[in-house]
Amino acid sequence: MINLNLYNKQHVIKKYQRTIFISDLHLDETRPDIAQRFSELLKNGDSSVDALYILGDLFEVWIGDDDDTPFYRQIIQALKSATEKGLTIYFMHGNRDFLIGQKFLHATGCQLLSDEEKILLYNTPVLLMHGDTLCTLDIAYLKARKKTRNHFLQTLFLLLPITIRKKIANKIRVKSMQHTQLASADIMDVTQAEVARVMQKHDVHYLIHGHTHRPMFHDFSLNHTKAQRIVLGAWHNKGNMLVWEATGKKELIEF
Ligand code: LP5
Ligand code: MN
Repeated sequence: MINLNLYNKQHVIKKYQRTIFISDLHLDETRPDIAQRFSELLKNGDSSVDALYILGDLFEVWIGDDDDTPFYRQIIQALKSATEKGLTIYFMHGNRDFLIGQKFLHATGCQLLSDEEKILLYNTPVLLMHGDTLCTLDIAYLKARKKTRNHFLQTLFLLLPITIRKKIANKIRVKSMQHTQLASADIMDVTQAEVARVMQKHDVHYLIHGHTHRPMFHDFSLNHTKAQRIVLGAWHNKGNMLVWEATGKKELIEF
């Protein structure tokens, strides 16, 4: 297959004719059951799917690749085993784990995607996002995002001792929980105008994202053509994934 440089990532060999998308697992050592479900998905994936896309918030919170705990080591090992066995895994930052960096990527073999990644999926152009930037009514969040995604502030943060970083992250989480409890559900959902804008910008009729935890297929019209936004679900009590087959069949599956 010739890479026309339109898409940064595309698989050359499509052996299994199906691709899996997941997001919002929020892996945390207090929920070993979710980590176990993820490990099982990785084990099965290496012999059945062309690629696994993780569209952000794999972890509940990530304060730097140097936060070395047995739990993180176990997840890194599971990812590493899967990529070594031949599973292609792509990772995109979410609003909880945007500090995942080169050390993690190198240790796991995952390939980092940009915040707006256009891929060619079985000949269909598809845009992938985490989804947070689509919620344009959530002004408080977007203001905070500017700070947390500032490269200089991130560098300063990463220079702090891990204990201090943990304390800051906890404070941000508390502030966030206060905000999300008070904010209306509408504010924390995507705005259709922003969905249309970003899809037009990338010239796609399919968008896959997570973040809002509202798994659903949304059909609409974009420039008088059928378009679809697919929202991935969070892994609260069950696993959630989108399976996209080469035939065009797409299914959101709880497991
Ligand atoms: O996560 P979720 O879905 O519950 O809520 C999000 C938005 N909240 C967040 C915050 C995250 O939950 C926690 C992030 C921890 C990061 C740790 C590393 C810190 C590194 C700092 C590097 C500089 O994303 C929430 C949205 C909701 O989604 C729905 O879309 O509403 O947004 C808010 O709650 C807005 C709050 O006001 C957040 C306040 C954060 C203040 C950040 C200041 C940063 C200053 C950094 C100084 C070092
Ligand atoms: Mn998120």
